[in-house]
Amino acid sequence: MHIIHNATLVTLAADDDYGMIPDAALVIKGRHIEWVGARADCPFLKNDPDNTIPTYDAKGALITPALIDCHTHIVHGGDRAIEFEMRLNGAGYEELARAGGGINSTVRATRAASLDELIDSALIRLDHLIAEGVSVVEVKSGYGLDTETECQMLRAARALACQRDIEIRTSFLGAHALPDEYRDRPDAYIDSVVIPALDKAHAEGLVDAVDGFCEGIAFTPQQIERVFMKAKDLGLPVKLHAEQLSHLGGTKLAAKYQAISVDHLEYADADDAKAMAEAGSVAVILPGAFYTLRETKQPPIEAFRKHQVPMAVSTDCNPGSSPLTSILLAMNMSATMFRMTPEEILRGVTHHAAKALGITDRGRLVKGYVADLAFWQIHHPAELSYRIGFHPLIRRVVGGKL
Ligand code: DI6
Ligand code: FE
Repeated sequence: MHIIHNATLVTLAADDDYGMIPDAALVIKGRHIEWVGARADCPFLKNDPDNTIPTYDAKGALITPALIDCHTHIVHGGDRAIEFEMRLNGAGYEELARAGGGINSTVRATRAASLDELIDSALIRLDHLIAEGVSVVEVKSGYGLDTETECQMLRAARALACQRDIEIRTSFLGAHALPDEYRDRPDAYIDSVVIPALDKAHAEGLVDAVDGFCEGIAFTPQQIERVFMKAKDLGLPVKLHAEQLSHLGGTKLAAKYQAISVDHLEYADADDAKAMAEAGSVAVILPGAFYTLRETKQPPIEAFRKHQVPMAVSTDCNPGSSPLTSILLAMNMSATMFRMTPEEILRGVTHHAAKALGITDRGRLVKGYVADLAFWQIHHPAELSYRIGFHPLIRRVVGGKL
């Protein structure tokens, strides 16, 4: 057991305020939070006059739940910086595609990488997230687009948790894009690659959830539904990249399958928000992709509020549309570009992000939850969304380990 004291806690215990406790104490027992409250009321301090329980002086830090990045593609080969430069020099999208650019260039780089190379390059990105107080990261496949490489990406994702104090959740994203060898044959790709690859990855214990990209440049709702039916057979929860660039109806499909989250959602409407509320799906807001693609259509934040759809915020870290490894910057962007409030955003990177991953015991500072904490050198939690390029993390506690 440990007692942390001399801290301001931001518990997020209730749904309608930060739940701040000044001059607080927090008691950790094993991996979990045992007690939270004002230091003066702490029974463990009162009943321990000889100081047998180790205490930790937080020196006035503000402590929030550790952050959760619930939508990333941090495992992949290569990068697309050269393509970025070519586009800014006037190269057109088609020209780049003919020169082998776009998602398929990342697919080639990922297929060519060894397991160790995938792990090592992902660790660099992961370390940036950890340095900003993140304790849980979701990682998707989707740059293999063949059975072996999809599984290899997920093995690399799982391996990250052996190298760092981090909880990794994996999502199988075989239906992310159409590989060159299946050009113009998306249904054959779903049947011959996505479904068998999901079977194999699941049999290896590599899959926590099943994702897809429902979009004009990717897959139709009908094609995604075949993947979701397979997920359902396997007892796996689903989530979906939907209404990112156009309105295709992916959100309603996801809601029909009780998706744990629907992500992007720039082109979603109030009806979609209502369907998500009824299904209990979290709306994952991804400002990095909005910014990088210079999108102008905003996700329907007001409709999510009105229908009480929980909103999460994430980096969407990927080499194409969101080369972003800062969850704090994603938080700032959500405030400035989407007018989300700092309190909504903090929930979005803590307990709502947990919910988007089907996790029920992280993201709040309450008894019984996993003791994942972030200590910050700030006075008010709004500072986390307010500042730009400021990294006030003092330390992280993951799974109660002080
Ligand atoms: N949505 C996106 O914006 C990315 N994937 C997705 O499903 C694009 C990924 C890439 O360009 O590599
Ligand atoms: Fe994504």
